Amino acid sequence: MLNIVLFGPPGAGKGTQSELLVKKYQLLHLSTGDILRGEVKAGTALGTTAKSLMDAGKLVPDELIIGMVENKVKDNQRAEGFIFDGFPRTVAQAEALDEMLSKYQDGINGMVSLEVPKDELVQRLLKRGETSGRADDQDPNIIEQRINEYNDKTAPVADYYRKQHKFFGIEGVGSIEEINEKISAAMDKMASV
Ligand code: B4P
Repeated sequence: MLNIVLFGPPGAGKGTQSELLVKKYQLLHLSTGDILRGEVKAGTALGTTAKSLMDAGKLVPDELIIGMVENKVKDNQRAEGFIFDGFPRTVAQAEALDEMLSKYQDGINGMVSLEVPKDELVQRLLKRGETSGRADDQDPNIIEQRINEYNDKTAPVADYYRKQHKFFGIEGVGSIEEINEKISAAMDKMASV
């Protein structure tokens, strides 16, 4: 199994890179943002709770996210491994992920963190907002809130993996292909340990 956490602020390229990596490495893409948007679309109770928080640029409560991810991991035990995209976003989520994988004698091989300056993040998200229909990509104040939420609650997750010597920082500015090459090199290194 090869289990990777793809990490970075909103707009860093996590979703974009995950799509390429799952094909290349035959892994399962588990994006909590995509799952939540699916729940919103389906009009479930979870989706209703999540929508107002997502539209405001706030994180959805840990207990809802952890339960949701646990179900996906349980349902896909035959996968070759996972790319966790947008998860974990808090230290509590990172601890819960280790606990759930340990039930299957498994764990995280490494975290790849995409590093992108704030101005570039804002530009990318506003550009996506022109076509995505996502309320959280259209308003500069909401984007600012998402970046603040990242700095306050999510950035500390990097230290969680750094302490375990599983952290790989990657420059996330450049062409999508160039960045993909750098991530692939980090993943190949993780797979060979
Ligand atoms: P996500 O769906 O994870 O939102 P995101 O961070 O905006 O996506 P991503 O980072 O994948 O987008 P990408 O850079 O690829 O979460 C949305 C919301 O859901 C959160 O705010 C929160 O409310 C909730 N949520 C999700 N997970 C949660 C959790 N675990 N706990 C609590 N709440 C949670 O793409 C951005 C744009 O950049 C694209 O248009 C892309 O084309 C462009 N781009 C990508 N790479 C580029 C490059 N190299 N150069 C130029 N442009 C590039």
